Amino acid sequence: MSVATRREAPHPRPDVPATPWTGRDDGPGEENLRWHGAVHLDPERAAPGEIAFVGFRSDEGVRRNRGRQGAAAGPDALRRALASMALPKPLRAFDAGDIEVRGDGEDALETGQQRLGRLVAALVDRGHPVMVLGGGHEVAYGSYLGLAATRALREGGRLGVLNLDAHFDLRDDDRPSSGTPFLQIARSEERHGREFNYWVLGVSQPSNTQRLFRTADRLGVRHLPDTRCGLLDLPRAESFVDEFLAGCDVVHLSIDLDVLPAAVAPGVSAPAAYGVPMEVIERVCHRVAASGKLAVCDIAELNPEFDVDQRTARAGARLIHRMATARM
Ligand SMILES: [Mn+2]
Repeated sequence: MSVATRREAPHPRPDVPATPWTGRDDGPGEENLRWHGAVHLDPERAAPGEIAFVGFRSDEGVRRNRGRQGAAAGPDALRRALASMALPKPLRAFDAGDIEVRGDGEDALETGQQRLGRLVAALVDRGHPVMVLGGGHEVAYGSYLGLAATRALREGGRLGVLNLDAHFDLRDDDRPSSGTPFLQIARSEERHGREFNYWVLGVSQPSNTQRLFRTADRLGVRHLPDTRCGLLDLPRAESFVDEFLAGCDVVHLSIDLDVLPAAVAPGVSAPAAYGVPMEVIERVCHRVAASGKLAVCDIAELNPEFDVDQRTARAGARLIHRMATARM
C-alpha cells in the first residue's frame, strides 16, 4: 500500500454524500465498539491506511445483462449489515459517499464508472484501501479504471485481478454490462501494454458457455471450478491464491456474492445451485487482505429485494469485516 506523502487536490465529490452510520449501541468505550462508531465521514481527516468505503448505486449493468434488477440498493444494505457488527479492536475507517448511475441513458453506466474511477484513484493515491460497495458487477470496471490511474500502477506496479465468482464475466457484448467487466479490463490492459493478470475462483461450468471458457483460455485466465473449492479442497484454494499473490504487487479483489451457495446468498441476480462455502471464501479474503497488497475490493451483486433475513447482506458484511480485521 503506497503512503500519501503530500496533500493533494481536494477529493472528487461523490454523487450522493455519505450519511452517519447507525446501529445498536451498548454504550461508550472500546469494549462496546461496533462499526458504526468507527466510521467517520471526513476524507480530509483520514490517515493513510484507513479503509475508505465508496458505494456504487447501479443495476444498469444487470439490466443490460437481462438479470434481476435491484442491486442499486446494495450499498445501503451492506452498510446497515456491517454497522452493528462488533469490532475486536478499535479501528478507523471512513465513508466517502456514493456514485449513482441514474437512468438507462446511452452513457449513464459508462460515465458512472468513470466517476467511480476518479474517486477510487484519489483514495488509493492517498494510501487508503478501498472497499467498493456494489452495485451490479459492472462495479468492477469502475474500480479498475480507478486503479489504472493510480501512481502505483503508473510507476510499474504489477496489477493482479482476483474474481470470486460463478461466472467469468468475459462476455463480448456490444454494450458494457454486468457480464463484461473483465473483458473490458483485458482490453484496457492490452492498450496499456500490460499483461492481463486475471484469476477466477469458483467458476461454475453450467453457468458459462464453451465460448466463455475459450475466451478465458485465449486470455490466459487462471481459474478454479466451484467443484474444486469445497472445504476438503481448502489447501488447493489457498495455494491458488498464494500463487496469484506471488505474481502481483497491487490487488484488485472482486467478490460477486453469487459465488456463495444460494442458501447463504439468496439475494443476488443469479443464485448459485452449488456455490463455494462461506468458510472457503472467508479464508481466501483473509489471505488476500493479510498480504498487504489489497488496494481495492468490490462487493458486487447484492440485491436486497431478493434477500432473505438480510442473509446476503450479512454474508457480504462479514467478508468485509474479516478483511478489515485481517492485519489486527
Ligand atoms: Mn459476476
